[in-house]
Amino acid sequence: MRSAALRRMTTVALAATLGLGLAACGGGGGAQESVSWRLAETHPGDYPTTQADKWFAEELSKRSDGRITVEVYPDAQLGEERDVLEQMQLGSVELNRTNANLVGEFVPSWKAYGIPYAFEGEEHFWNFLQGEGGQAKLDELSEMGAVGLAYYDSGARSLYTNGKPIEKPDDLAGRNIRVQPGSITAEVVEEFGGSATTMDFGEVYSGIETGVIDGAENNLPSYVSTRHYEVADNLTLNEHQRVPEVLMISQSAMDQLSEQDQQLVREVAKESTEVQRELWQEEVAESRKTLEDAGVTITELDDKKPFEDAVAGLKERYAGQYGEFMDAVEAAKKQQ
Ligand code: GTR
Repeated sequence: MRSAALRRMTTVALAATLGLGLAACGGGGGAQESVSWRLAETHPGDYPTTQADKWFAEELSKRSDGRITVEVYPDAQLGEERDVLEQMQLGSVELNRTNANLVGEFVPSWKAYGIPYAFEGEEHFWNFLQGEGGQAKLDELSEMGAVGLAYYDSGARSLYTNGKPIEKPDDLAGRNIRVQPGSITAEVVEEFGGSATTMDFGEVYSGIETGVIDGAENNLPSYVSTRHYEVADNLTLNEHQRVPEVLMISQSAMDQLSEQDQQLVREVAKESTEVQRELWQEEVAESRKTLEDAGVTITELDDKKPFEDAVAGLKERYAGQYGEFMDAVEAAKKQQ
């Protein structure tokens, strides 16, 4: 299924390549003749973000006639996400696919992406990301010396634990939930009534297994690909956040290219969003099936209101702090 989607996207892209290739030959930039970059990815090779990274790398090489080479390093080979963000600032990693929640530590206004229940659903979320609001956030990445290239889907984040299933916020009392570094999710978990521990993604499985934490929160594909469901087999679809994935490049890497090649990088990255979103849909469905087959208890909530109410105060506080973000979020609702 996955490869069919990729094939389709590659054919579409091929048509664009022919036109662009010609343009590239005609123009000429005063920048470096060729560059070779590294792209850091925390997920395994077959995860939708990684496949989109690879598509981006291949297309970029093709359309630049080999002037731009990108090697994708999956499985956190270049380090955990937070470390990679630091490495980018130091100039040792050029490209990075990361989750928006992690960026908050480097560009504080990105903490806004962690505001719980900010988006009504997938359509609203993508209206925002692909509109002026989403672009304005990408532009803010210049504060950390990076250029935001594209968003990828990451669905909604939900709670999972071992022991007793979570049916209402109160059930989190006395439970310790892992959250991503740099995010406001710790506060979300605490408002629900639990306690929160910040931990790198790669530590979560053993953290749950050894009882340091009782669970975590994530989307279905991550819950499955990390096999966290083996050690925390209760999933509650409370969907407290929709936090995008972002593909970024360091400004210093971008500066090595001619104007024309910079444009090419931007274009190919934007197209890779479509590749990733299609793969994402398939992955969510497959993950759901894997969880059902594994006998995981999936708690669907007819009404998420108790969870929404528990974080209403927090949401209001952050909405005050990030007013511009919330205005753009509101505006994206009207376009639905
Ligand atoms: C995933 C995301 C990863 C990572 C992870 C986490 O949804 O794709 O990049 O941030 O969550 O919880 O650490």
